[in-house]
Amino acid sequence: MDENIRKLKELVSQSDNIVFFGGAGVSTESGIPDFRSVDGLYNQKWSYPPETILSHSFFERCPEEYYRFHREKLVIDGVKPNRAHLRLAELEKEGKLRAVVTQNIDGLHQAAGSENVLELHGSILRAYCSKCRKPYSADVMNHGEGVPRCSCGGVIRPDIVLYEEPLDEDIMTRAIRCIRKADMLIVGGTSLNVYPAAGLINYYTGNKLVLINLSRTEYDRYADLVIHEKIGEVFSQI
Ligand code: CNA
Repeated sequence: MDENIRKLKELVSQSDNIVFFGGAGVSTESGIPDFRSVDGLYNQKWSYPPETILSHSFFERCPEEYYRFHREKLVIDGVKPNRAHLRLAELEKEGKLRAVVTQNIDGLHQAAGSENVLELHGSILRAYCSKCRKPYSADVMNHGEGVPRCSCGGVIRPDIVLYEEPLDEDIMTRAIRCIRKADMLIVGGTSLNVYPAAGLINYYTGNKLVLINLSRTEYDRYADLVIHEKIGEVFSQI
């Protein structure tokens, strides 16, 4: 067995308050592109850069273009949790993992059976009216045509945090609390480029910080164990 995997297994066996903090790379093995990999959304052609389309001001100004991008690039039908999502859900059931803190908006941790999931950036599986806040089924938004509208005339929007919008304070506070108390923090599938989410790692003060990411990150030098491999493959071995 690979030395890194052996070490990871050992750290997991010594822990019973693990928190997992992840990003888009957790779902690439399920067939959902991330942002910053070579085949990620930032390297695909579109009329505007994704960070522009996924911003609050753009959504208000050009909802048609937003929805074209949303349905073509963010909604991928038939995706299933991969071995990383599934093993994390098992670790929760075994009483070892306390929470999954995710930047993802795809709902795959819950689909895998994880219960304590803190979605920092919301979910494309929920929708609401931007004017009266009435909740709507995600289907209207993810599969309809044109700009979905509420009976009050407002534009229906995804329950995700767009660029220029603040994170939900309650979720952020809960994430900080979990990470502070964790005896082991596993960070995976995130470039740690998007703030304030990436800064959460600084709240961990223990000595079992594990980073699992295909590419290097700014935080590699602070980690007790760094694994540059596919996260689904790693989790299938522990
Ligand atoms: P990112 O900046 O695209 O970084 C992803 C990281 O994952 C990169 O460093 C990759 O090297 C790494 N990676 C890719 N595949 C794997 C793999 N199989 N195993 C291990 N590492 C891998 O994405 P972040 O999450 O860091 O950025 C935060 C954004 C991306 C959040 O706002 C998300 O909402 C947003 N996003 C989410 C999804 C999703 O919900 N699935 C998809 C695309 C973007």
